Amino acid sequence: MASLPKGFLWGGATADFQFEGGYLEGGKGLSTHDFETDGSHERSRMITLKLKDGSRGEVKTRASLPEGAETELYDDVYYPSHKAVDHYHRYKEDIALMAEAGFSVYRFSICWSRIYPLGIEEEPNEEGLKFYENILSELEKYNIQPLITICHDELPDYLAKTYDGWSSRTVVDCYVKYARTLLERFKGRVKYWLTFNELNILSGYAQIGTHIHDHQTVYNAKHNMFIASALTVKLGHEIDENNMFGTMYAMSQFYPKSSRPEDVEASYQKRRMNLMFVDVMSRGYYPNYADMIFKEKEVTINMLEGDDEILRNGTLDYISFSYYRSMVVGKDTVLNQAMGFSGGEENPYLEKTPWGWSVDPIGLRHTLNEVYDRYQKPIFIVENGMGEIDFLEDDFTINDDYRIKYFVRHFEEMKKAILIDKVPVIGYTMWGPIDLVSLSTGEMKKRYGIIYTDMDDKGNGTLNRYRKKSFYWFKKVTETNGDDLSY
Ligand code: BGP
Repeated sequence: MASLPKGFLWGGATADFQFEGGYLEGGKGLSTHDFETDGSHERSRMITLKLKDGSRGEVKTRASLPEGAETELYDDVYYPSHKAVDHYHRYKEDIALMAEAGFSVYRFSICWSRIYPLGIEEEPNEEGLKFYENILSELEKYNIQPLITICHDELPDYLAKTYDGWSSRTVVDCYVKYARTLLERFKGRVKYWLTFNELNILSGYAQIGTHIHDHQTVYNAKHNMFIASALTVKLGHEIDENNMFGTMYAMSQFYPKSSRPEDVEASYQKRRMNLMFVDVMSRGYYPNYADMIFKEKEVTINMLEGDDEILRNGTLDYISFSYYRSMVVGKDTVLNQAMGFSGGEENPYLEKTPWGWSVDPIGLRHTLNEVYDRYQKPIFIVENGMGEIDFLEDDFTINDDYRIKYFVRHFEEMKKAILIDKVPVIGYTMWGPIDLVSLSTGEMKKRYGIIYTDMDDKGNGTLNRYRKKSFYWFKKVTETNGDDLSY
């Protein structure tokens, strides 16, 4: 097979609240994720609360908050975001390791409450901006391009508490002010931006800041996020015409349970529910079938005068997605994606990770083609990888052959999509190149990295970083621009 285009970007992706820690350092305000407990495969993560009567309470991360309840921190609870894996203090060492692995791009998210601690301030927090400027300087030292997620599944807790998060247009204004600060401050140093992460599947207080989680609230919040994104894209192009904007979508694939037309139709409808988000933001208007979805879910979007125009004028430059797995759906399938389970029906043709996520490299090729067919815009794969249990041997090696195999098979299919099908792909960033806290379960043992972080599920450990076997293999991949996948 021919080689990938010169300049194809290879790297990794992280999110601030899973990676940074330093949750009250440098003037940072509380973020919605700071109230989330750890969890596991069997036990949901919880948000800790003070109930209306002043007593202690908690809710599952995707549930509605009891009336009158407010987020509250308790001394006897372990909150993984507070320390995460301490990238806040170790960013130099971490970026040096990324450079050694041959990264040409690093995707990271800015923590909104580091820049605007409450979200409503007139002026940004200088110390927060400085922290990210330091990261940019480190990246420049090694010639690594930044790819910035402006908002990765979180917001300053004050905005959630006070305005009901993304229910409110005030939060749209706060977001645009925040985005403007980044765009102006980092002008010329950043080309690729993502306005949001996995916008299509966000839900729960920690992710969108709304207290209620019914369809009406969630879809309306998403509409406000569409508006915030479109305004930011327009603004970002005005500030610097070289800026390129995407939004990241969870694009794990759906397959029908059988060839029964009802099953095929059910899986197609499920897929369209995801694609609808991309349709709006890439084409600049709600697609024809949105009306049907909203009627079925009894949702009325609070479309204000001028919103149509805002959406039309702020369409995305490229499409980016996370791809981890595929799911099987039939007419009667109820999807349960809580606690990191993949949900859906069994697929007898695919292996699974210990967390039940199917391993489906061909699904990646299929998804790349599907997305390009539909939008005809360049694609950035910004998350992919295998959450596995790794063992640190006595000699500090980690033999993660399963992860290497996962990558080999996905890279082979990605190469087919690029070289045979001619899908233009800008780059690939694996999820969590340095082990970090799992989003869905809050665990550490669900590891994605090519670099091991010595820390357990309760935050104990030296936090030292160790190169895994996959690190050396990936280094060879980047050195040969994907030509040599052998191991
Ligand atoms: C995506 C998120 C990431 C990340 C990843 C892996 O949904 O964008 O933040 O964590 O999935 O998921 P998990 O950590 O639950 O294994």
